[in-house]
Amino acid sequence: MVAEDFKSVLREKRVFRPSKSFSRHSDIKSHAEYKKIYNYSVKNPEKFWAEKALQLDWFKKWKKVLVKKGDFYKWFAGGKINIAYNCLDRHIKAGNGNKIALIWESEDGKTREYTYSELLKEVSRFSNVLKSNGLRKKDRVCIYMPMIPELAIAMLSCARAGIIHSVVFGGFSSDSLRDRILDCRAKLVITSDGSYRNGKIIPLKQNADMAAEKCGFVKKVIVVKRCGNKVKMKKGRDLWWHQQMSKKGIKDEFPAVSMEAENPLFILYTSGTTGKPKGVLHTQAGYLLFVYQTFRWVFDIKDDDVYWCTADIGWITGHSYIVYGPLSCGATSLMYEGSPIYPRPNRFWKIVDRHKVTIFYTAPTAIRALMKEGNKWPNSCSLKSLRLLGTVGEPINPEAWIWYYNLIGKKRCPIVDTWWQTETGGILITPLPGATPLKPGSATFPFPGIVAAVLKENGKRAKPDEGGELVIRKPWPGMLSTVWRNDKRYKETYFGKFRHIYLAGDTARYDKDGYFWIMGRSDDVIKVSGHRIGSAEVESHIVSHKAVAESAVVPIPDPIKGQAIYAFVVLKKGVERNDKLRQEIINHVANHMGHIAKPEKMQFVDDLPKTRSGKIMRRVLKAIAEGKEDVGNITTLADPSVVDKLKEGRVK
Ligand code: 7RM
Repeated sequence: MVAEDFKSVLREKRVFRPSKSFSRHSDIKSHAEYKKIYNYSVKNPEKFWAEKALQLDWFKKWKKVLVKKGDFYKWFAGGKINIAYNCLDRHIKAGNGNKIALIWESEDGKTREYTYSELLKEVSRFSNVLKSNGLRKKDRVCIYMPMIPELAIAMLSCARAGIIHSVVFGGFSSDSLRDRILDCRAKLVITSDGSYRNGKIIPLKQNADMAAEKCGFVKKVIVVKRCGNKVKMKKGRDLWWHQQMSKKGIKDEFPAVSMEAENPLFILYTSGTTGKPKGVLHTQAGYLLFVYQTFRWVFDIKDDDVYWCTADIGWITGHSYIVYGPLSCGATSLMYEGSPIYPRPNRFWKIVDRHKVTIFYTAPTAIRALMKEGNKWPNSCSLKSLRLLGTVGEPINPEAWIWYYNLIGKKRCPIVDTWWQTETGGILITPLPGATPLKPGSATFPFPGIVAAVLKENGKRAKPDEGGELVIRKPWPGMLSTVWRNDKRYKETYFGKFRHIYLAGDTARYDKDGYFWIMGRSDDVIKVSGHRIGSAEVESHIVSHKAVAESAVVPIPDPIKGQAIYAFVVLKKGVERNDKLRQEIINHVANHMGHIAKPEKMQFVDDLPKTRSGKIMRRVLKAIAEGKEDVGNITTLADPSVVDKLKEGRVK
């Protein structure tokens, strides 16, 4: 699409309505019906959620739907349940044991499939392996794995046994893994010898070794043989997955542990404004209900659908919408191991055709990257199995939306632009595909039960198109229960700005028709390819380099990644500035945090713009990094003359 077309798309206020045949077969068939359900749900939230919760299989029914203590909420108090039981046994009991639960495609094109019965068997065996290695209810396990079925199996096995899992994205460095192991005190780490990406092997086990070495409380490391590359196995600590699974006494059955509704299920670390990543804690019942209900309605799931979410399970999207959401609904979920462009840029579309994928859920960054490769790639595939598309992770620019709609969905598939966060557990603002008239770039309306609003600094509701902080006014079942062992941080981060109201950390507006438009983060979080990176974290890694005195990083727009990182660096006295050092500092960050946190550009500066009280004015740095002439009001700067020098040295 050329620039002119793009402008016409923006000018054209077209609304895209679901086709009659799509609506007819959906659970929620019209916008009017949505509004009716929505109004009921927010007038009687506890009744609404309790009715939905009856669809799940409980070991013991709850006593109270919601118990509130300050800003902490307990859902389904007194109830007993197990999420893995609801994802597996429940469907087998209903006669669906032979339905395909997971389809896996490896980067080199191999396929493995598991029926619900087969998956239950693997999960139960691995729960037994965990138990035989001394793990007990509420212990923590870190999972550092590529996108292979054993990853999903490991998560479900933990859940079945009441063990808390913490999945660490395989693209993270050994330092990041170590920080997470330390924070949650994991007794056991599950990894693999390696991971394939673009045809190359990434040595995961080596990273896991470096991380575990410094953590004496890690008693065992279980290793899946994936690539067959050579790895060192530490005696007494390291065990092969396949040997453990086939060892004597490991049975195919493992009764799911009856868990209190509010018992922890998993910890997932995510970046915030300050300091180290937060361990977002989700619990068994509320999380399960929320991913179940959102998956059903947002993806309009039918018995014969083949659903594919391209996220990595190392992020919340994979937890909720590759594993727990689809499996709790008894759906067929596809999981792909490798790169979207390997061996060629039509890989995604080939997978869609090969497995007859009907629902496809991906991120704007992937859409933009594939769009750049040209139309011939999707046009060389049929894509006729598709009936619904989704996007998540960052705002989708209308240009990418239209391309996705026309070239992938062939103008036939609704697009659900789903807004949510690690903390929210599942989707909060989203179209319902058979009901909602779509506007490209808008996440449209809140899901039933969700009370979203846009507030101004003074806490008053913003007017249409005015913009402000996105907040959620009422609790919902999928919300985080706390920050792992840090209730204070939970309260300060999410309920510190407006009393008793959940602060999302995004700026947003709603238009005259009530559509929500998410504009981006309001805090110092940078979204690189849809992944959350805390600026404070990148800065502390830059500063940990011996040549660096001080640093500040800001986001710059990037046509593919959405945002990239621009770093301002003050070197120590007497250190010479050169390109070699610049590269060295950039690599230093990549080694310590992982590749996604790598600054795209780095500018050496004498001083950072600071207020008289010593606060770095990021707003000014952001304007400079973006190449703006006007950097706004600088009267509060201690030394306004730094601005011109910063402008001169800008890295283009
Ligand atoms: C699911 C996920 C959360 C942040 C969130 C937003 C941004 C996510 C959308 C979006 C605009 C969307 N979890 N975000 N989805 N912005 N439209 N549909 O991404 O914890 O990693 O990030 O992502 O800024 O606060 S996350």
